[in-house]
Amino acid sequence: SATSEANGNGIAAYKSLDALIVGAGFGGLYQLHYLRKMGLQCKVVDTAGELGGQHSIWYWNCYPGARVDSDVPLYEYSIEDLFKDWNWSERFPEWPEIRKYFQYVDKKLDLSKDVILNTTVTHAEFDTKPCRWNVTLNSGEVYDCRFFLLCTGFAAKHYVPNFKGMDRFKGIMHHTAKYPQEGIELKGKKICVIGTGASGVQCIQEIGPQAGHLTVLQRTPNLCLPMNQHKLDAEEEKRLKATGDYDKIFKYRKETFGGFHFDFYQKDCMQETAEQQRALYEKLWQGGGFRFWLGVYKDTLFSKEANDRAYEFWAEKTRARINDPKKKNILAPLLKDQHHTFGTKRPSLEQRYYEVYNQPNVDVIALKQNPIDTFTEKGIKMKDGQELEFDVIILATGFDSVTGGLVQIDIKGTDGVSLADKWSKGTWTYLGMTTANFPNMFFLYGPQGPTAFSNGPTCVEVQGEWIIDAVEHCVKNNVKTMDATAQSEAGWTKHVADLTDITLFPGTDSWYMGANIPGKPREALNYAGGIPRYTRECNEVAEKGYAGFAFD
Ligand code: N01
Repeated sequence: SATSEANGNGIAAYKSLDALIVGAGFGGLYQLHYLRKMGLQCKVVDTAGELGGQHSIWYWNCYPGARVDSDVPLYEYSIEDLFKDWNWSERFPEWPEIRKYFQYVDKKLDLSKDVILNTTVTHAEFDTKPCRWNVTLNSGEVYDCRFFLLCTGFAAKHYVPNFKGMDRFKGIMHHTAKYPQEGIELKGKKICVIGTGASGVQCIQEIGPQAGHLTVLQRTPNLCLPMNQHKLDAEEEKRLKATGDYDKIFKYRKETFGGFHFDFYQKDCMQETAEQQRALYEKLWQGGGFRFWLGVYKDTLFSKEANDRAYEFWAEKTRARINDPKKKNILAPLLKDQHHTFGTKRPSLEQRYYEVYNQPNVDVIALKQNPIDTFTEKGIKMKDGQELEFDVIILATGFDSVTGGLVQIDIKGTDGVSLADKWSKGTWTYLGMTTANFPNMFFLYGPQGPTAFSNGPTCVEVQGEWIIDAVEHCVKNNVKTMDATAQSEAGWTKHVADLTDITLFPGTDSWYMGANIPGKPREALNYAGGIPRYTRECNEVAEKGYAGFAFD
C-alpha cells in the first residue's frame, strides 16, 4: 500500500507504489484500469494538462484540422463495453471530440483520481537491493515502485530542424505538436507551413481557405489518399451496435495486419490483369481511408513492380485534381520522377488537400530544388534569393519518433547504463515491450512492436493484455525481477530487422527507419509482421513460461 514520508531535506516526498505508468493516452489508461483491477496501487503521470496522450498527441497537437486517420469504430477501446454509450459525429473524428472521448472513458472507469497531470517523469533508476524503481518527477516527488510502465506513444518528442537564423524571426512560430491551446488568429495572414507529413497535410488544407497567403515548403511529396469523410448517423450507429457488429469489428481488428477492419488483398498484383488491378484500385480508392494502402495487393510493399502499379494509379488520380502543371509535378510527380515507393512513408488522409493548391493564394516550393537559406526577421530567404515574408510560420516537421519519447527520460537499469546510451547506436528490445537490464520495466506502442504499422488502440490492447498477464505472473509467483536476456533481445532485434529487410521500407528515408533525425541510427523501428503474427509470437513466449526472460 502507498506510504509517504519526507526525505530529510524536505523537498521530495517518497511514495511507494506497485506500478508507475508514464503517459495518460490509450496505453497508459488501459494499464491503469487493469492493474487496479488486479488490486495493485498505481499512478499515471503525464506532462499534458488533460487525459489523451503523453506529451503530444490529442492534448498538444491541437493545430487546425488535427484528426485521426482510423475510421469509427477503430480508434477507441474495445474493453468494458465502452462503445455502447459513446457516439462519434464523424467517420474520422477531430481532436476536440477525441478529447471528449477520453473524458467519457475517465468518467466510466474512474481514472483521474490516479492520474497526475502537468507533470513530467524526469528520471528513473533501478535499485538492485530492494529490486524497485525510483522514479523522479519534475515536481520533486520521488516514487518507488515495483513495475515501471512506459506508455509514451511513438510521437512524444517533437522535432525542430536546426534552420539557420531561426531565432531571428520576429513573427509567430510554432511546431504543430506544441500548438497553442488557445489557437492562433490565421484569417488573412501570410502563413508558411514547413513539412508535408500527416500534420502538414491536415493543417494546410484547413489553413489554405482562410489565409491571406499560404506558402508550403515541401521536401518530399506526401502520397495522400482520399479520406472520404462524412457525418455519422446516430441511428445507424445504434443499429450496428445492437446487431453486435461492433463486437465483430473489435474481434476482427486483432486478426488483420494493421489492426483495422480490412486487410491486404490476398493476391499478388501481377497475378491479375490490368483491368482487374484497376477495378480493385478503384474500389479501394472509393472506400477511402487506408484501404488503398493496407488493403492493396499483398506484394505491394515488397515488389517494386507491384508498387509501381499502385503509384501510377495514385499519380493519375491525384494529378487530375491539380490545375497548375508546375504544382502538379511538385505535389504528384510521375512515376519516372517519384521520390519514394508507394506506402513506404506514411500516406496521409486528405479531404481537399490538392484543391487548396488550385487557390491563387496558395503556393508550394520544392525544397529539393530551392532549399531554405536562412530565416530572417520577417520570414525566410530561399537559396534562389527570394525573400518571403510571413506573419506565422508553422513547423510541421515531425517527431523523433518511436524511441525519442522513451530515451528523453533519463532511465538507468541494473548496470547503471542509461536507456539513451544503450540505444545510441541501435535499439534492442525483446518482443518490443522489454529491454535487457531494465527489469520489471515494460513499454508499449514503442520500438520493435507493431506500433506505427497499426491502428493505435488495437496495438495497445494486444500489447497491454500481454503486459498485464506478465505482471500478474510476477505477482502470483512472488517474482522479484523479470528481465529479458541479452540473447533473447538480440534474437528479437534480428527478427524485426529481417522482417523489414525483405520489404521496400529500407530503401526510403522515413521516420519508420529513423532516417528523419540527423545522426539517429538507421534501423527498422517497427515490427513489420502484422498484428496476428506478433500476437502469436508473444503468446508463445508466455505459454512457454515466459521463455527468454530471466527471473529472480
Ligand atoms: O511528421 P512527419 P508528422 N527541412 O515526419 C519535413 C502521426 N500523425 O507530424 O518527408 C524541410 O511525417 C519532412 O520532409 P521529408 C502519423 O503516424 C498522425 O506530419 O522528411 N522539411 C516531412 O514532410 C505521422 O506519420 C496523424 O522529406 C523537413 C515533415 O517535415 C506521424 O505522426 C496526424 C525537415 C514531417 O513529417 C508524423 O507526422 C499527425 C527539414 N529539415 C501525425 N525536416 C493522424 O492520424 C522534416 N521535414 C491524422
